Amino acid sequence: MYKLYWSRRTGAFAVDVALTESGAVFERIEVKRSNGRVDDPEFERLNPMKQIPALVLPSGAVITESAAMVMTVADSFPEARLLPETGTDLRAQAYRWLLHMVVNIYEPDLRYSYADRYTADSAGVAGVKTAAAGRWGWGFRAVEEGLGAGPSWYLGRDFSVLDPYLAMVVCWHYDTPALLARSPKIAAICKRVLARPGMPQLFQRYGMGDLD
Ligand SMILES: N[C@@H](CCC(=O)N[C@@H](CS)C(=O)NCC(=O)O)C(=O)O
Repeated sequence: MYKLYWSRRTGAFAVDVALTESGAVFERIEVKRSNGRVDDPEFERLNPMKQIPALVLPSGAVITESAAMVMTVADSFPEARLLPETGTDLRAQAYRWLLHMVVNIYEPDLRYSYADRYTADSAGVAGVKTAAAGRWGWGFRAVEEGLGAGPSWYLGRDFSVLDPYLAMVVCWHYDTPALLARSPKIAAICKRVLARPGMPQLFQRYGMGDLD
């Protein structure tokens, strides 16, 4: 049985979708936080990086990094077809865009949300936040432009783990309605993710309902 350590509005959402879509048997264990920061000695022993999510595999191995988790789940349940065939161009595109979201969207979000961690000068916090917001928008623009002429899903014809990952980072934006208004292709994908069976409940569980 998999164990997913989760909390609202965290990367656990995309992992939860991957596990749910693949039909995996898993347990959700909520991590305690205060002021947005992990405050849970038991979880900190499991993941000394003190970051949510963490995934415990059936073997007992502990995995951190949300992107590594969704790729691991996709690999473990190939029949769910959550990633394109290994060795294909489309699989390479999947790696490319998943890493793009981690590096150029998730990371600026963390810089924006925890700006004090990214400067040794307390007077610099506002500047870090402003620069992070700019970089965050740049990351989303690259996705919107990279999507081409209105594909159904991020990778084209088929749903993949990239779709809930995209919807998740969109929900975290400081102004999701404005982001969606200027990104019609991203907005269309988010709507389709939300329309999948069981998804409205999952978005609600994770406190991420602002896609309409
Ligand atoms: N690169 C990591 C980032 C994990 C991360 O920073 N998670 C945030 C929540 S989305 C967190 O744990 N924040 C609490 C903290 O840093 O104190 C991943 O993709 O899993």
